[in-house]
Amino acid sequence: MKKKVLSALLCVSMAATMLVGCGGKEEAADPPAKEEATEAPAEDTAKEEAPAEDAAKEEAPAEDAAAGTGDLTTDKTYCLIVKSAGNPYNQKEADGFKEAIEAQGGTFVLQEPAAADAESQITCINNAISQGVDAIAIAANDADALQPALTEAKNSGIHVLALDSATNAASREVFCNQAGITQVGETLMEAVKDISGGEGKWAILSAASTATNQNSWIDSMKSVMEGSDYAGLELVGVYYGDDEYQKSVDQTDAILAEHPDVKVICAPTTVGIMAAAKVVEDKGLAGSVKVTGLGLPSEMADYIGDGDDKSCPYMFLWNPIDLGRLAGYTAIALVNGVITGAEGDSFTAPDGTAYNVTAASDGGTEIILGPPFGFNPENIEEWKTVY
Ligand code: RAM
Repeated sequence: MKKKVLSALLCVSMAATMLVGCGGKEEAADPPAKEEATEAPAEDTAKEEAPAEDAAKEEAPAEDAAAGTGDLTTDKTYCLIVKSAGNPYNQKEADGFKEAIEAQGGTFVLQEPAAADAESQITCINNAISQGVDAIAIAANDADALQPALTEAKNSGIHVLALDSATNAASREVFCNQAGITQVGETLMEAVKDISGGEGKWAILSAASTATNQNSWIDSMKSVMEGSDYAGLELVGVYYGDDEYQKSVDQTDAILAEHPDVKVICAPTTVGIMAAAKVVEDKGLAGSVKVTGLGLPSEMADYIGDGDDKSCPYMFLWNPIDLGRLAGYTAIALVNGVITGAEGDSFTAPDGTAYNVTAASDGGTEIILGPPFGFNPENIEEWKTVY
């Protein structure tokens, strides 16, 4: 019942939504994701429990309650700039952001760059400045290259925050981070060790070479790999598919051609992991080459399994709809002056969850959504319809 009412409301609000692509094309967003998406899998049976570092979702201390509350209703305009058009992960993120903004009375604007690069995002930022939006939330394709355009936005009175993939600290008020960087690095490295048996060659298939989030996870994996437990593993290379499906297929082909004895391909990108999983299965190599990383359950369900015919034993992700929602509420909190983005700030989302602003490793601040979830043969059926 509740779901039906929500769907009806969202359909009405979608019709009134202003959606503008960076290339000037107008596009409609997909229907919002299911409500169930806010729940963690019933059993997080990923091989390793991610370390508990979930500072953001803890209850705000009682004495901070006043600082953590504030009016999150709004009549302002909020622009989301995703990494690129055509990536279902970005669409889910946009669904959550839109839902949060519209539920609070605001106007949602989506800017989708044609390619996952800084240049396309700078065009989007300039468009948002011309439109006179009140806040820009951006998943950065490059940490530093966006700084001049985002500084101009800030100087025009626009609040700027990052989500999913951070800008540098100077270019944002706060970063909505899906999970702790170290946590993701440790989780993925542990998976590579477990799946390979701790020995042999492995490769990384990443997104854009400048993507802040993938680069920080890769750096974290590399530092975990310095530990003696990982001495038997050889990283043969980092390949970049630019979050484009065909490029990611081509890069997987390159990995397999250059390193026929590779045992694991780890793709910390939803586009990359799906491409790698398909190529490995299509080539009949799933008995000897395994794929893991960060994937959307809806895209990866067919490839997850324990048999020699399945390329992905297990993988991880967070809820991209929840990440979009968190960024939407954070944007409103900044515009309404409930937070400034400084360490120690907090706000309470309409569902009662208190979010804390903490120090980020790049010298800026962040709000961490939570630990990554593990998806495996036992829970993938449950989650493939959610996101
Ligand atoms: C891709 C994008 C996104 C990343 C996920 C895991 O969809 O690169 O930024 O967070 O993968």
